[in-house]
Amino acid sequence: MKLYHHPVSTTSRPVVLFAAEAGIALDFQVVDLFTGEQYRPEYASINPSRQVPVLEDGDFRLTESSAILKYLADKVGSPAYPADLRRRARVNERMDWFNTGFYRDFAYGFLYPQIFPFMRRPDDAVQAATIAWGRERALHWLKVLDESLIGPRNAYLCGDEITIADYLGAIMAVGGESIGESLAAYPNVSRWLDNMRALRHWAKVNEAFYRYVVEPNKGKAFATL
Ligand SMILES: N[C@@H](CCC(=O)N[C@@H](CS)C(=O)NCC(=O)O)C(=O)O
Repeated sequence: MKLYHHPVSTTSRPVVLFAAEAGIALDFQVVDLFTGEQYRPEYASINPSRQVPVLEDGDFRLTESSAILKYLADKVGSPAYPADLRRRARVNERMDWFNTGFYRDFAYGFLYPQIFPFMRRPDDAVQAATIAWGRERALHWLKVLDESLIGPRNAYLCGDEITIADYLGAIMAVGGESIGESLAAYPNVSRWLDNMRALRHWAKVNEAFYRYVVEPNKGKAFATL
């Protein structure tokens, strides 16, 4: 199987990390988002959405990080995507929660307009309002994550066993480090992230994120949570 990805991409890294941890062999092809390779016709014909990741398994092509994680987990019968109806539904629920709620506001509403020049709003007042809106929503999601989804007892998002929801969610949550936000104010989130950071392949898979996003932003002034 082949994975089109980028080592900094928040939606690629969960797939790369899960594959590494589960021992799934993938051929990796980097799509250089830094030079706009995703917009070239060759890649647009592979994914018209012009995004990574894309998985190819023979003549089957799959986009969307969440769908790819589920496909890979099912392909190898991973316990990280339980077969039991209700346990699986819980994993799906958590993944949708991150994808449609948390990520939208925390990353696209709060982090990205601050760290990516092309996502900065052209007008200062609009930029400030965008960040204020994203911040309020992000605070809400973080409280829910800390107190209700993880809570004081769980090691992972769905209980004591790691699931593919953890791979997706943890990479989204550590995105906060791009503006120096460690989420230390959220003890249950912090415990969960420490569990994820302890994974054997965590450091290597996230190396480029720290080198190209976290390090260059150190010392800059950002709106904080
Ligand atoms: N919903 C998609 C989102 C994919 C996505 O946002 N990919 C970003 C990288 S993190 C991308 O390829 N961006 C390039 C662009 O939009 O130009 C998924 O979960 O796979």
